[in-house]
Amino acid sequence: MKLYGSATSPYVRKARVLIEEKGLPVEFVIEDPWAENTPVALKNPLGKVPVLEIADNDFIFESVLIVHFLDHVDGRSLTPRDPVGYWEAQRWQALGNGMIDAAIQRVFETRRPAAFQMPEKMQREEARIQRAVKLAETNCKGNEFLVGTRFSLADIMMGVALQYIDFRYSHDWRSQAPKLAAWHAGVTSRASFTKTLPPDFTPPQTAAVAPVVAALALASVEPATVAPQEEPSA
Ligand SMILES: N[C@@H](CCC(=O)N[C@@H](CS)C(=O)NCC(=O)O)C(=O)O
Repeated sequence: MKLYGSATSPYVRKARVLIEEKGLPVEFVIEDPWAENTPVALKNPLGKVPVLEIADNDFIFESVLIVHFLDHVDGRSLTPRDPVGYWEAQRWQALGNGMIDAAIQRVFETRRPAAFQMPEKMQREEARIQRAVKLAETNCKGNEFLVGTRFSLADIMMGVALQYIDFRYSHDWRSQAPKLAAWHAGVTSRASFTKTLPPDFTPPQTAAVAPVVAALALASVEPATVAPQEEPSA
């Protein structure tokens, strides 16, 4: 199988993180849908990436469908099986996908010639992202993973969405969302995330703070199980 896409697209990255997590034999082929004479439209009439080639000249497009396909292709799904976990994960994925859509729309707006930019459009997308972060913080339980005790598609979608926001709409969402920030620092330190970072992007240095925040969250539930933490060094 081959996955076609650009190295910066968060839609493509969702699939790439999943491929890395599962060690699937999928070759990543860089194809820029914006380039002149791009061959993307020959694979996907909508002219967008990601595109997954599942057999010679047989293509799947739309990232949600591609992720669904890759999740089930090897019988080792990263979707929780219990009904409560299943729907929790679906809801996280809907939130993550919507955050990516909003961040992308905002990026497009910033790239229009200054005279044609609409500040109200930009603010509308930013407001979507802020509300989404707020909901995510409310629903985040302060655990290692968003759903249950296993890494799931929920972690991929939300991890990629928030890291895309760091990449293209860099702002301090962490101070408003400490549980989410702690979870995000943990999940994005996985090899699947570090190996698929956009080129020339250095994520904010949050790792030193994350364990302390996580421990504080845990301490409020089970104080006896938490060892004293050292202050992060300056
Ligand atoms: N709904 C699509 C969106 C994909 C998408 O918009 N991809 C962008 C790259 S980030 C693209 O290929 N844009 C090319 C274009 O709009 O012409 C999906 O989830 O796969």
